[in-house]
Amino acid sequence: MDYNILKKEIIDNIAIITISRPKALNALNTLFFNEMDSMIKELSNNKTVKAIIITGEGKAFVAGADIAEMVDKNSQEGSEFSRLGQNTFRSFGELDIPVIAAINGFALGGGLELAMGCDFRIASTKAKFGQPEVNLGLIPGYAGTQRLSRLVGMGDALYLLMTADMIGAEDALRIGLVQKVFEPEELLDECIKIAKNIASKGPNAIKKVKSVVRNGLEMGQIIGEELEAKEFGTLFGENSEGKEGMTAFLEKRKPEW
Ligand code: DAK
Repeated sequence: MDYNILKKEIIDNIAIITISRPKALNALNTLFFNEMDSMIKELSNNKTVKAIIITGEGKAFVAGADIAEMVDKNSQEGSEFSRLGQNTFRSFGELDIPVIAAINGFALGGGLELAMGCDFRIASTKAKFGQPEVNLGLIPGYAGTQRLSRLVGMGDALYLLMTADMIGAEDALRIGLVQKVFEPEELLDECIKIAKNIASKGPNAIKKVKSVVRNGLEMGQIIGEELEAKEFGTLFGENSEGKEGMTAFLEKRKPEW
């Protein structure tokens, strides 16, 4: 597929997807979602890719869903547009490899929802975060109400959703919305370092960590622990990654995955 909005670069088995529609602050339209779905499919079929970083070009990460495209939608079309985004962002969580948001600037509305669909978020000191939908008489439509409250807790989520306040990177770090903050010129290199560090671990263990945490959050504690025990066991099979990792430790050598 030809991509108009997305750019892809692969550095040392780490794929960097840049959302590139800077004149509209990378606002998310239908073409974006179609391209992102294809890109995710393409990358998930490429077994040499060990992690994905998503970032934005220019002064925004993503300033939200494309208001110009949304304004004429009716209720049914609004729900369809909502489901399109929900499915795309959910697909990040279903991949076996980590998906990291490198938030370079504005992450507003649908842009913050995109970032929250990623496994974790690394921000530049210039990043700004908010859910300004209520300014437009809307609520988040790409799972933002659900993900924000799970990530930062109900109080901070309702504060951000009701006030539409924009917060900076330090506040985002404080409430756990992002995990690390770097100077803008260091952001991408630091994200690549983090991705390469994860890529050096047991790939099957990384895949299981991701699925057990993500699926476990949707279950009660006891059922989640049962899932953990089951997946833990799968890492102990003969010739398994776990056996190799533990043997390598005891033999004082690097594991070969
Ligand atoms: N959509 C379309 N165009 C946008 C945009 C957006 N979200 N954000 C910015 N732009 C465009 C501006 O219109 C402007 O275009 P021109 O006038 O140059 O043609 C260009 O990008 C540059 O923006 P500004 O001139 O405004 O730049 P500033 O630096 O002055 O301000 C800003 C930056 C980020 C503070 C400002 O642009 C802004 O407030 N933008 C809107 C932010 C916003 O409200 N975002 C949330 C969008 S609502 C749902 C599905 C999804 C959602 C809701 C429901 N369902 C289907 C139910 C999600 C909703 C949203 O994400």
